[in-house]
Amino acid sequence: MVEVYYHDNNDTVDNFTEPHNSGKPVSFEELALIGVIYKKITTQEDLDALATQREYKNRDIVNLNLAAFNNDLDAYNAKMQQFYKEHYHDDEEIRYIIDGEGYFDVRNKGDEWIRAKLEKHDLLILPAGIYHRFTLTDGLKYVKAVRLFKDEPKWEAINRDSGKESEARISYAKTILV
Ligand code: KMT
Ligand code: NI
Repeated sequence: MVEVYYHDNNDTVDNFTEPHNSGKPVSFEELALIGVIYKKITTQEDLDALATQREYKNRDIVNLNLAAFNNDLDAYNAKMQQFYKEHYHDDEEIRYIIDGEGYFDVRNKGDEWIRAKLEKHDLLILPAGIYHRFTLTDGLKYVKAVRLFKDEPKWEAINRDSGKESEARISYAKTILV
């Protein structure tokens, strides 16, 4: 079952896969305020229906664990650092967990981190322009997820430290962060 809570902000380069649960829960209503939608989806048909409804044309499956990098720890760590770097996209992002588990962190209106622990059958819709990051959980260090793409399966992550604010970001900030 999905768990959503405020991040405790005690993360370092070494411990970011730990739960970092502040003990303060977050409701789905609170998520909806920043345009984040959670859904539990248990069948392929329901996933396909959602993709059709929101006009998604492509998808791929990402398999993230050390074995997926042929036990190359440096390559695995590099990918983990990349996913944990705060970023946004110009398109909506949908992620659907089919196995394993992971943490999605999203920024709320007050620029605080909200953490959602997702496992099998959990689906998250992140609006275009929202700052977020992802990591595996300490316990499993493994996730298999479907990434859905509106168009081509290529995806530009715009890192917060780049200072780049695209139209999608400005528009998100205008409509949501009021
Ligand atoms: C993203 O854009 O943040 C990601 O795709 C994270 C990894 S999906 C399990
Ligand atoms: Ni992303």
